[in-house]
Amino acid sequence: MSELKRGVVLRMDAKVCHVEVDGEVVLAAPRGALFENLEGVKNPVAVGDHVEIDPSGDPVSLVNVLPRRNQLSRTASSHDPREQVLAANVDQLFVIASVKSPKFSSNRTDRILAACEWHGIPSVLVLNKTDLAKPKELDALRATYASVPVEMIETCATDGKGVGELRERLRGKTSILYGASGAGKSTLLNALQPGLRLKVGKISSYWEQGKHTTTYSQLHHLDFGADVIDTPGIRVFRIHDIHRSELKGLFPEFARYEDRCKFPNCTHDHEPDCAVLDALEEGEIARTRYMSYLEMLMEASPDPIGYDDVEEPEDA
Ligand SMILES: Nc1nc2c(ncn2[C@@H]2O[C@H](COP(=O)(O)OP(=O)(O)OP(=O)(O)O)[C@@H](O)[C@H]2O)c(=O)[nH]1
Ligand SMILES: [Mg+2]
Ligand SMILES: [Zn+2]
Repeated sequence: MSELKRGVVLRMDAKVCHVEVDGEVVLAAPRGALFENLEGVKNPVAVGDHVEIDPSGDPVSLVNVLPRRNQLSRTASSHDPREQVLAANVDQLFVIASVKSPKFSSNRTDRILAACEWHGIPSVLVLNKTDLAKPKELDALRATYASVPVEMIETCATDGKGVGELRERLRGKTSILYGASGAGKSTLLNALQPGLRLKVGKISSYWEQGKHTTTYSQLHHLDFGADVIDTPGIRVFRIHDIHRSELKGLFPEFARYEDRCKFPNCTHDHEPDCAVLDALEEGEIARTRYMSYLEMLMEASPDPIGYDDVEEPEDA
């Protein structure tokens, strides 16, 4: 083996990785050993990974994946329970959601925001296609996400509104754009950097959904000094391998109330004297957020035995 070289993965295809080494893109095939002992992980390499390649081989081989600073993962699919690593070593994630066409999905948005909390990745919500929204719809979404709170940027990728603000927020960092197909991730990138010419798709007029135009994740170096990963649109997002009791910590607005729940291990679902349920009734916690939480709670793995062995407080 000749001297190994270090690089960054810009894109993953089925069998080869596009690795940037000394400013050049090299195609490298991950060596077989990387696929051994994966322990439930689907892909050993992801966009953003720092890797070592052996340039002497034909094909060039990707030999090692260096330790990650962080990663974003999910359960691969409803048929595949393995962990799929979507990106590695990112500073922040932008959830790209359209207000309309496709219509805003609280469920999808909240799942991605929760995943960012889970992986310790700072998140920003980008509300795109504001040109298609009624003022009332925008106000409702503003109120919901201010109550979390989540930072929000409102954009219209087609007329450039909010794109300057997004550019400032991206500058100097490595970011991932993530969300539904057709929300406008690639259009926003084209607006951020005219000349990038990423392929954008039409929205199916019947289904009001995107057509999965972007088919692979790719890290782009933008001229104003930002690294941004464009990703294929997603349908569902499931956090991989999370227990029921770990979920509530991913909804920051619950934390303000849960000290006042009667049971210290309250799941804010069915328990009596739940302060989170009270806050929901008072309208202090957004109903759409709570519904997202409940749906994720139903899917989460049961807690390990022993978790519930907390003494119940005696009734007064
Ligand atoms: N009216 C309006 N249309 C927009 C806006 N942003 C994007 N679009 C349109 O939405 C469609 C889908 O945009 P894309 O950029 O391909 O969406 P994407 O999120 O990259 O979709 P995938 O690659 O399939 O995940 C295109 O027809 C865009 O012109 C916007 O702010 N307003
Ligand atoms: Mg796209
Ligand atoms: Zn509670």
